[in-house]
Amino acid sequence: MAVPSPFSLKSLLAEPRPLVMGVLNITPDSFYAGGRYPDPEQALANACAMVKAGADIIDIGAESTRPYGGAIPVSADEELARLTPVLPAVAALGVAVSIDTMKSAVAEWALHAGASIVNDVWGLQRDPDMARVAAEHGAPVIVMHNREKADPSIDIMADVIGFLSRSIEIAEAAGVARDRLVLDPGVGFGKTPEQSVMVLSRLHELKRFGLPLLVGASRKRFIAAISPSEPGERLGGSIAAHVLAVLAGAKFVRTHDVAETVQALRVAMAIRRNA
Ligand code: HH2
Repeated sequence: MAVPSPFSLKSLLAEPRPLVMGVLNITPDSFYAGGRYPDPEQALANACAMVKAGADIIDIGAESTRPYGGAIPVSADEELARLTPVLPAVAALGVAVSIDTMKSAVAEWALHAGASIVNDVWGLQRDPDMARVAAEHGAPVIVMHNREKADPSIDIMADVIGFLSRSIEIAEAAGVARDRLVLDPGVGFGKTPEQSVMVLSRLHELKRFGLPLLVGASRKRFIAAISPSEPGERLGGSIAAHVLAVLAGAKFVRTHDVAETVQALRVAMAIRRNA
């Protein structure tokens, strides 16, 4: 039976501060080893810690999207087997839950099991049923820009803007109201490290859509291109990118490091208020 979610995008957006999405990867192979929680008990403990640290949303993923290649595709059955002991228990903590999946069947199950937001790293352009499922549940959708392969020769901002425009059209045609969409430039996905820096530095150009923006820069490879480091050594770069993203107009940041990010954003916002 469907569990009605108490969270709406409108109520989240009413918060007069940046919102922090904590990443909960219940996978054995996510690109950041420190963010892998394949054991359900540890996953739930990490979700509790992120909520305590100030997470507004917990983003649960049961298949690595592997922005940098080498993904091991996971069947819908395997994704559901991973999610079943975790997602309903996280939703029961009383925090908003998003489901990070590329499969409409998984999104549909998750929306019945307590998730209230769909996070689609293919912006409704991979699984043709994703938009319908979101529309039927009245669920908000995070639509992210993606490409099969990075192409250093393209104008990446034009590509992002064209892609997100298509995602908005697909959403609206399926009955997902425009005000249920959140746009994400997809840092690290189908982009060279330089293009990831470019979309971050030109984030303000996405304000033209008049929709809330989300940025997920956490521990991604573009940081290493600027300051050589392994994923476990990229906290400083992640925080710098997220603070600047918020100053450029992002409403949400997606992070593996909730406590540190919440603190950084609180300090940045307090300084800005006094400026
Ligand atoms: N990044 C990742 C996964 N999902 N969703 C959105 N909306 N935006 C992002 O930038 C984003 C995302 C990749 O990070 P992670 O989940 O840590 O890695 P993996 O996919 O390898 O599990």
